[in-house]
Amino acid sequence: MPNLVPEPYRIKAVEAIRLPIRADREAILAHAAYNVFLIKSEDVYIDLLTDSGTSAMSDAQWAGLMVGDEAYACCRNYYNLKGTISEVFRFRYFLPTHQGRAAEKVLFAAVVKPGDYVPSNTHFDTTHANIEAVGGHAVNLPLAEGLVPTSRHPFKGNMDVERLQRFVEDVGAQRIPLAMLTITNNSGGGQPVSLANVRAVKEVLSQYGIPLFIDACRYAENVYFIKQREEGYADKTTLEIAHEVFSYADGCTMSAKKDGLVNIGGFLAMNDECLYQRASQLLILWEGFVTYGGLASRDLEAMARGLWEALDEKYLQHRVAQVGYLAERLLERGVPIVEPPGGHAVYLDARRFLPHIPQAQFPGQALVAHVYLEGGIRAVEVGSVMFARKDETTGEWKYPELELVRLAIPRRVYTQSHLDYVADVIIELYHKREQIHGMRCTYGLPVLRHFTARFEFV
Ligand code: P61
Repeated sequence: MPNLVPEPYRIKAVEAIRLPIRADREAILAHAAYNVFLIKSEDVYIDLLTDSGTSAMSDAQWAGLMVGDEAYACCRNYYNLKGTISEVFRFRYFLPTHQGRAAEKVLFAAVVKPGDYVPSNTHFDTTHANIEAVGGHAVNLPLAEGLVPTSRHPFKGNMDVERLQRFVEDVGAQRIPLAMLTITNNSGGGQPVSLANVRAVKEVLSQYGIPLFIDACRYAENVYFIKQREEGYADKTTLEIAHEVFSYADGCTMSAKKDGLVNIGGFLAMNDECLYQRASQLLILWEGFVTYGGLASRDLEAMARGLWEALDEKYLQHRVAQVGYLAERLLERGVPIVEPPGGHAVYLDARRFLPHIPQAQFPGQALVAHVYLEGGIRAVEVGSVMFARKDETTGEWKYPELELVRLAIPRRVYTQSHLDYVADVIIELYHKREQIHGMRCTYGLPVLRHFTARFEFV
């Protein structure tokens, strides 16, 4: 049973949480225009909005903050981080950034021209938006199984390699400055990518001289899945597997707010010296000098230490088991989720949870609203609010294939009894699902609208 893995840590500091009463939750949600991004964190009981920047740091990381050398240039913590990154990822160059999207912005501004294409297994929304912001087209080529929530394929995050080959032939390599792999595949349910797939993607790209960049936010969790599920890797260490994964890549973007176990931080890494020089220019313009990139030196130190901790097998074993435990509790009561569960979150399948609500009425968002009303739990919609796009010529909306609600588990923050509470709330809601109505969006910006959109029930 996955629930038999105790936390490989003990708790040294605690933070009080409070569940507002039902009437207050109703008022709070209405005040936030039914968008949980607009709810004050103090009004949330269990916060599963994201696993990004929400980790509990270790005693070693907190101690690391005290050895932050806050010099403007060439602080010692930069060199510590540089050492870690070269030992784990083995790229020749790296630039610290304040978070993942800053690494994306610098990378795409340096290499993507208007009209270019950037294929991926699935781009996350910030990646998609940053490619489009410089006039490029973000293209998703996921494996067909990745779009079937009930398919138990062990590596549903994989890219469809045949589609990639056809795509490159159709579009022409000169219009593809790079391709990406998001590991694990967040928008597709936190599903892992196999090493065989990384290798196969690299083989196709090599024929055309197209570089491969990995969106590495959750690479350590992905590595753990490779160790567990892919033949030939059970006896390798997580570090050895990470080496092999990144050996096929020309660089990576990293939001260290996930598998760097920090509250803020990220980086861009690459082997190409010319790209490093161009990216350095942009980093200095937008983020800061190349040895701090928008972070305090103490943050660099916390990242240098967190990156190692996230590769610890005992930590990863517990992490993946914790997510698996919540998934199992929901599955045994028939709650529809993306199977098998990914590494950082359980994704409810809103289409099957609320089959009576059409996608145009945001079933995922309606479910998010009710998860808060029912139990003070904050989840996030990963569906039509986040990914539907309006066709500028026809004015019609194109809806994504998956309509999901993500229950993201912050790292080292919640215990099994918190997860039992979450499971009980969701199961209770599932019994009452017919009472849930659809929503309409009353306000939404064209880019990344989910952060600020407003809704009402229809
Ligand atoms: C998340 F609602 N993820 O999953 P940054 N790549 C990938 C990510 O998952 C990711 C980034 C790049 C978040 C935070 C988040 O609309 C949203 O450090 C695979 O957040 O810049 C971030 O890394 C970007 C939540 C981001 C959102 C955007 O919860």
